[in-house]
Amino acid sequence: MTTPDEKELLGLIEEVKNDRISRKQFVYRALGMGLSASAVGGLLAACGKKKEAGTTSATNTIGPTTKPAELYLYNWSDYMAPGVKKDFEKETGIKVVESFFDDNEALYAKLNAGATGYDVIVPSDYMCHIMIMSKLLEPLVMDYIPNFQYVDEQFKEPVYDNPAENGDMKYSVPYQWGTTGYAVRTDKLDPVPTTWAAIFPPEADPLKGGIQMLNDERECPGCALILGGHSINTTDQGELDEATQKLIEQKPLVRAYDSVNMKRSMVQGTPITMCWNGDCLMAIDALGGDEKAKSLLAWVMPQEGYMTWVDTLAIPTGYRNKYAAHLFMDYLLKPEVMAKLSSWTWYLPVETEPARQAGCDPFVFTTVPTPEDVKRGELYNDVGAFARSYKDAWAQVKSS
Ligand code: SPD
Repeated sequence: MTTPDEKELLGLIEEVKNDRISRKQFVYRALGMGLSASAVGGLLAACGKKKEAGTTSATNTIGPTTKPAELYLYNWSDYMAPGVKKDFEKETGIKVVESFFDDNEALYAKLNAGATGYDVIVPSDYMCHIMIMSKLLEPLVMDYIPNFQYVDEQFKEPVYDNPAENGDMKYSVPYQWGTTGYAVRTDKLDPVPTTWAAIFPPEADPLKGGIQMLNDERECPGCALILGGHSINTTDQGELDEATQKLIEQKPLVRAYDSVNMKRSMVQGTPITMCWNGDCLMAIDALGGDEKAKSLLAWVMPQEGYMTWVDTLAIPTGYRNKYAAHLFMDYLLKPEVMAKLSSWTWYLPVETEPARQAGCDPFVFTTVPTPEDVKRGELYNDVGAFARSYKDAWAQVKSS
């Protein structure tokens, strides 16, 4: 009997033999499974002769332009305004059927295991790159996404979509962006802490049970890495081990690891909730959105540094209707739709001025990092085969 890992590897070998993935993508994925470089080299040699660089079977054609009755969206929770889905249906006749994932790795695992039927997915930056490299995404036909013109320049040619690697193919458009930090209940903690050190022992010892952390294998090691003075994208095992140790020491203080119920945690009064910027504003909104609610929760982008991320819209290779997926992406990039979206999700629009002019709630922009803040922000990157180490580190924290 074959183990799931062996099965995955055999599948990969078949894919490279049949030119469904490139040799480079094979190497990338096999290393990610923990195989040594020499083992990967041996397998590659057995797969047959090297193809010319840059040849892939991907084509960027739109396919049939008939509108389906439904479009399937696989998204993070609380990340799509219900009104936006309804308006899209009114405009196109296509009903958006949404289902949810909790983290990038769960999204990857599902699609990599062969799940099909989703038209649009929402991977974050680094995961978008992993999915491109794993050949899980369709190239986009940008002629069908004219509203891309409104996207801020800084998001137009992102490193995770890697134009150098993909020629002129684009696999994603940006959706919303933000930062990772923590929210403080000011009625529970005075003064408001401003560092990651404040939520780790020994400083945080009096907060036992009063900290909620995200449940995420990049975000949690990310903050512990920053605390140790390291990059959130480190590929140094010693640095990651040090961060893992810090998270294990913090664990007795943590009431829950949760990437879905952050708003509830804040509303219910947890002193510290590690979360994304939009969650903090969403909780303020749930508390009434008035001055009192605004003073009850403080959003902290810690002094040592914080994480920046961009979530994207992409089409997985197992889509049902590529044309409808493009229509939906283009619709979401209309400035008035982006404004409506951000005014509901409370995350930052990828079209700053167009969304502002289209009436985006000004409170959304209160979490935009200042030029001074930007100096300590770091964007998540794909760490290649080292992703396996993050997975192991996080499993170690969760099981300790
Ligand atoms: N509730 C919507 C959450 C979306 C957050 N995406 C952030 C990913 C950062 N790695």
